[in-house]
Amino acid sequence: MSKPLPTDPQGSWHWRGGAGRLIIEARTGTLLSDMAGNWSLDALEKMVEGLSRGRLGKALSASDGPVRCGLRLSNGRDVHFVGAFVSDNEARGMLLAGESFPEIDPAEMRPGPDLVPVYQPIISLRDGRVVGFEALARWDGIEVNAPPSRYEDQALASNMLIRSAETLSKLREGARRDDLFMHVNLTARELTRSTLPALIEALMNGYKLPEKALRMELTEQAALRDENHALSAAMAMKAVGAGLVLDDFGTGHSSFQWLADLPFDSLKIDHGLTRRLGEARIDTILGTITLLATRLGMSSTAEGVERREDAGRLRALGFDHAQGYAFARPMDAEKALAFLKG
Ligand code: G
Ligand code: MN
Repeated sequence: MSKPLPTDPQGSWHWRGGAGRLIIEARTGTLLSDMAGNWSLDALEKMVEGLSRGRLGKALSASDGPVRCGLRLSNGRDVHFVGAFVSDNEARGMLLAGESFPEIDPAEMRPGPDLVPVYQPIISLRDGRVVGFEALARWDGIEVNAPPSRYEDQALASNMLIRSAETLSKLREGARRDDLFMHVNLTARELTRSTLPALIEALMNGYKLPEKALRMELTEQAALRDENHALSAAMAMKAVGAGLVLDDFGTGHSSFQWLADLPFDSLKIDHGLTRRLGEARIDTILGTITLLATRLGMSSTAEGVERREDAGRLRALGFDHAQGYAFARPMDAEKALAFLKG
């Protein structure tokens, strides 16, 4: 891996290869605000120090995969373009500057005593095995997806991510299952203010986790808040090796537009649909969604499955995975390991 990513998001970038334009949005008053604009690569090169020239053009000359490029500007500042291609000829990502992610001291990042992650198994419908977990924040005995308001979003996301990565690493080792993955929920705010790409990279390196072992669950809420930023932040996470999961599909919080714009790895179908399994129209819709998932190269997970006997029907409709009380409730790390071994 190249040198650690800096943590400070300065804005976003959008490469339109067809037109040869790089659109940079940088917040005013930030270190790199003078990079904002709609650039040709030639024009941008004039701001770049000698040794760094040509690098960005090279990074953008691919037509798929991650884009990671560090440049020294002629004013002495370093900037990193981190992102990925969303389609042929079009890439998006974040502009990062500042300090590299510091050494992680898990003790310092622990959430408060009333807020701990719990892990709900995700089951393969092919053989009934646990394939991964979703980390959920449990607060005063109840699980929540969105963080409680008295906690700072960003701190919560970091905490959840650090704890979940630590747990994932223990589970993979303890159960000798190097195929296990962990889903972590991100709210719109966490995503758009994200220092997470650098953290994800540090955790993947620190715990020796392979690509897509950590998977970020996003809903369309993120896109509604600030679409450009949400897309850029998601692509930056993809560039460092995180998987992307579209959560709550079918509820009105996750739409086709968001699906069209982002190369998700996996789709989670909301319990609002899955609990009506067996109704003719619902089954047609579910079967069509799993077909869509397959055609877009995504796996599909049925959420909120409460009846064990639904497993066969879900499999017949093309679902890969299921999650819900029928299989297991969220549990702490110790129980998760026992569950895997049992
Ligand atoms: O949308 P998302 O996947 O983030 O939702 C996860 C939430 O659903 C958690 O709060 C979790 O506790 C809850 N949950 C998990 N399994 C079930 C289930 O089988 N039934 C119901 N009603 N809720 C569930
Ligand atoms: Mn979720």
